[in-house]
Amino acid sequence: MTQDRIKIAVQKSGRLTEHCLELLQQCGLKYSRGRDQLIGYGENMPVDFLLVRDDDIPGLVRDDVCDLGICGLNVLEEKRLAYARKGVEEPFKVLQKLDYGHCRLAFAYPEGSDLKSVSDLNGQTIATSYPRIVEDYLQKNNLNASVVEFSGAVEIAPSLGRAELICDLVSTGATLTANRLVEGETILESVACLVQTPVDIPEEKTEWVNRLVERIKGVQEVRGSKYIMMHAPRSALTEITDLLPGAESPTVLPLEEADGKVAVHVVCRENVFWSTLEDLKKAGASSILVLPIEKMLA
Ligand code: PRT
Ligand code: ZN
Repeated sequence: MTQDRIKIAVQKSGRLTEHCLELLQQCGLKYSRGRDQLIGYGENMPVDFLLVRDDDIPGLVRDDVCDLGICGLNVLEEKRLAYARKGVEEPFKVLQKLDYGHCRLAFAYPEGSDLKSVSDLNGQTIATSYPRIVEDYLQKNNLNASVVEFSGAVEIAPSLGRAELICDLVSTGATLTANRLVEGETILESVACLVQTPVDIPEEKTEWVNRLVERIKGVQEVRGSKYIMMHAPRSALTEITDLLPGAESPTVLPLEEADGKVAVHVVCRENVFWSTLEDLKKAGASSILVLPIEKMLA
């Protein structure tokens, strides 16, 4: 690794790893892994990635060891609050929310307990791996509860008698159910995020950092977008465009020997469901095709 190469920190082994490596590949990066597997060396771009624990990613970005990083908003927010307590504002710039790693940080109450909602929190003890986010929430909502930090297996804290309730990450909710806990209020909706160092990036690197960031944004947009082609009566164009989710101004092409009908091509920034196609048909559209988009550059 040399100073003029871009370094991006990603999770070494966990829920985000495969998604991150796939995203980098979709940005055109071909890489080889070092023998220790801790670094991925870009072969066709001046971009390398460091494989680390997700908890280390905010610090590596903040200290400018890495120019970019990908990690969950839950981890970023916890670290941001820790830096804020030390007087460090804006330790990293969140550039883009990504389309994976979705989960929520939520309270969970033991089944059958008197605790049902945050209004019952005063005087209680909450176990969590995110003590600063929880404390911040309590403070903002004028609630007076104690927080005990667990680095893992938070869900067993109530049965161990260490806390009355927990605040933990949830995705399907199966872990809560298995531990006889009932999900309550969400205090943070989380998703994987692309972050950048707050330090000015040297000029020789900016071009590639910007290119990589634009490609990541492009890959994200493409995943959520579709290219739609159809035939439609010119008179129904407004109605048809209104039916398409996140559509930009359509390309309208004349159709030979089709009275009053045109071909409409449009990029939709959201997924298109069967019900939308049925509505388009009712509005007079025919020969409707929905195609995936491979690459897109705004
Ligand atoms: O080793 P390292 O420190 O890098 O990894 P880690 O163990 O801290 O993190 P990891 O790999 O478990 O998660 C990485 C990131 O994925 C998290 O920081 C979140 O941003 C995101 N994420 C998405 C999740 C979940 N979904 C999730 N379900 N992180 C954890 N969970 C836990 C949840 O707390 C529960 O205990 O997974 C369990 C199963 O969830 P349910 O609700 O589906 O049962
Ligand atoms: Zn972690």
